[in-house]
Amino acid sequence: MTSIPLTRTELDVRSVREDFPILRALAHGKPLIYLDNAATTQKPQVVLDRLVRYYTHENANVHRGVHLLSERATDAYEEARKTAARFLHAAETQEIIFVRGTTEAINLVAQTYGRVHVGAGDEVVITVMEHHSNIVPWQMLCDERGARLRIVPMTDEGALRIDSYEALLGDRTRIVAVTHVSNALGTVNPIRRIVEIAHARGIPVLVDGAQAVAHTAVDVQALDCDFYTFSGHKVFGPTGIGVLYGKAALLDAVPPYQGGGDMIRSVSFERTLYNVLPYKFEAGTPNIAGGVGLGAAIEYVEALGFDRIGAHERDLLAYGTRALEGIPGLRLTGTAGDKGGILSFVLDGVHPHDVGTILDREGVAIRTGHHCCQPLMARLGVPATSRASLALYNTRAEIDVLAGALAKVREVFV
Ligand code: C6P
Repeated sequence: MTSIPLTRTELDVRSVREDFPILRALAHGKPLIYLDNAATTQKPQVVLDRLVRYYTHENANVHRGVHLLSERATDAYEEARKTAARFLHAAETQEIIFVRGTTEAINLVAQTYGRVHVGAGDEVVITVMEHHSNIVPWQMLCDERGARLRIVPMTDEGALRIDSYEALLGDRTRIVAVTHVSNALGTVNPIRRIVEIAHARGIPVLVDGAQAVAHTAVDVQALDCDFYTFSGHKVFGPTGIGVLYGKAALLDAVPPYQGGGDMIRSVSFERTLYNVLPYKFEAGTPNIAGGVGLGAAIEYVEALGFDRIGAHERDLLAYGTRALEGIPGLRLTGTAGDKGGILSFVLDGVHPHDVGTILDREGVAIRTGHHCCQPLMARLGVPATSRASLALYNTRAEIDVLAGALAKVREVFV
């Protein structure tokens, strides 16, 4: 059989899969089908190699030593920061703060910008589809300050009610915090519009990009958002490293988050002068290897190109949606018009935990539960869902196996 050559805009998925050694693994004797990419993504060989190279040839502490290795480590780490700045289209490299992940990034903003700007009687606006990481830090801040959370509702399909959002904003709104892509529904929110509406009232916007950056190009200047956060491990990088982007003027104007080494210019027992951005927010020895590995992961996706990645994932989502909709008793949760590669569903008469367990025996890895979105589950009227989440290395054949395994689940339980 002659194979049809790929066009320039098509992702060569076969070759992409070769890049990920773990995808050759078996799970319970069956080929691993990894559909839990919203929880974390697998790592390509280039990222693994970069970590080994770092620890083999460059390992030292950064910004401290004058010796060769310290210079190498500092260069590698700062190069990764430049890569992250390019990735998000930040205006300046100093607007990239390395953190442990999205959760830490949001806590950082709540505890710095939030503490300065949110007072008694003020309001923080979030949405009903937020991950706990974009709820609890704001709730803690509101409790501390005597402020209150306002929640943007959504339609039954899982689209934000932009009319209600607009109506919620008022004189007391101090910040809006919203997810770019919902981890439990797949909804892609209209961030540009959300920012425009908030900025018209002088309100800054934080965007949780945890579920966006592996799937779509992000341009923080075009979005004009004030803060943007993501986790390295969700974009094929290591765990324990992530990025907070913040507009320099906003970050400059608020005090640091944590105190310690590297975030200072000078210390005496009487007084400490803080370092400049981004170091002011990076107390202590950072996750240097993680940063360097994240740089390699970003270069990997950039080389594949988001036009190709996006087209492939849209095809998979459409294919998967058709396949799952054909299963009797299965209901998709999250059917908004603009949707990323998340197939969240409930199967009549079967607990999601049982779905996940049976699928696991077939080699298929999905996530079941509330996906750290308990308020969203309450809105949907379900305690939990099953969720298959797609990434660039998944294939239509894997979706066929998922659909076949779900049909088996139905046979066992119904
Ligand atoms: N969602 C999921 O299975 P951390 O844990 O800090 O890397 O990311 C937190 C986070 C924040 N926002 C969104 C939209 C997310 O999806 C996540 C992580 C994973 O859906 C693990 S709970």
